[in-house]
Amino acid sequence: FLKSGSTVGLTCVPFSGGQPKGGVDDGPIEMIRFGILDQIEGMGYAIELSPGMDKYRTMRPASDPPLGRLKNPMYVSMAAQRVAEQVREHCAAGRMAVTLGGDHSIAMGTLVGSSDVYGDDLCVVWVDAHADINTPETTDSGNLHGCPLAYVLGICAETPQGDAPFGWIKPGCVRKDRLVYIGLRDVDSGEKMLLRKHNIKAFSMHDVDKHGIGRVVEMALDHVNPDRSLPVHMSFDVDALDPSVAPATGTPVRGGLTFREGHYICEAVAETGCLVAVDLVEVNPALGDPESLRQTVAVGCSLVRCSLGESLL
Ligand code: B3U
Ligand code: MN
Ligand code: MN
Repeated sequence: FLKSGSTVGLTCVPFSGGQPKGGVDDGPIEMIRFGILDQIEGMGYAIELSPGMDKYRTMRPASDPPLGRLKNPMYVSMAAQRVAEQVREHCAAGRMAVTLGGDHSIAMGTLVGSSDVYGDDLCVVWVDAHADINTPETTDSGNLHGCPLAYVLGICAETPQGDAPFGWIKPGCVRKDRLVYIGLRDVDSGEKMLLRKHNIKAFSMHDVDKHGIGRVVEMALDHVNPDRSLPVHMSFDVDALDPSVAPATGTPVRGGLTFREGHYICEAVAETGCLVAVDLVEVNPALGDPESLRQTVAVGCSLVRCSLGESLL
């Protein structure tokens, strides 16, 4: 695969249907206001922007009854399917696919898009306070931002088919042994069972405390990509960071990554030259005071820049 391309394929996804709080749909526009486009171009990249970002707001179906516990199933499915097409196109053209959310349900789309192009080789580094691996059977909240991995790994009790919500997702398009987590600290009991049952590698905040972030990133990459030869998709939920660093997010959890630990992950993954796709999600500018907003948007932008290879020296 193409290592470190010179064009960024940017997809902005103003979408909040995967969880109940409004405002996360303004994440991308706030990052653009903060200058993310100029910042990326300033690093020497050309930007190819996915068209029609307003569609994500207007495509909400008139009627979208719950599917079991799942809320907004059709809206989430349709939005993620569109994300998949846009990310697929960027990856197929050899661009670094950068996706700005939006809530984390959109990662169903980003992962289908990148795995369509990179296939079985694709490695996924999921940086999050949460495991986002609930199935329709295990979810308590019914919020689909807690479920994206279950669909792409293909571990739901029933595989959605055809025109049903999520019927377009190829179950198992992401391999269980090529997924690794960093930053977990709020995992539901049903999710813990799934992680054990499917033997999925996870580094929690306990592991970060015990080994230090340098060692954790090395162990995480050794698990999915021992030769550093395979393409990597990093999905970064800003709530992986401690709420003191990224307060404006829907489900903050105490005891998270420091500012430097978060940036270190992005720098170290970028340094491998294997990164082909990055998601930055769950920035919610509507939560908290103006200073919380500014701080969270700023840290989101700087995580993206570090993932694109910005270095301190
Ligand atoms: N695991 C819970 C909580 C949650 C997941 N992702 C976020 N919160 N951001 C759930 O709703 O599935
Ligand atoms: Mn998440
Ligand atoms: Mn999270």
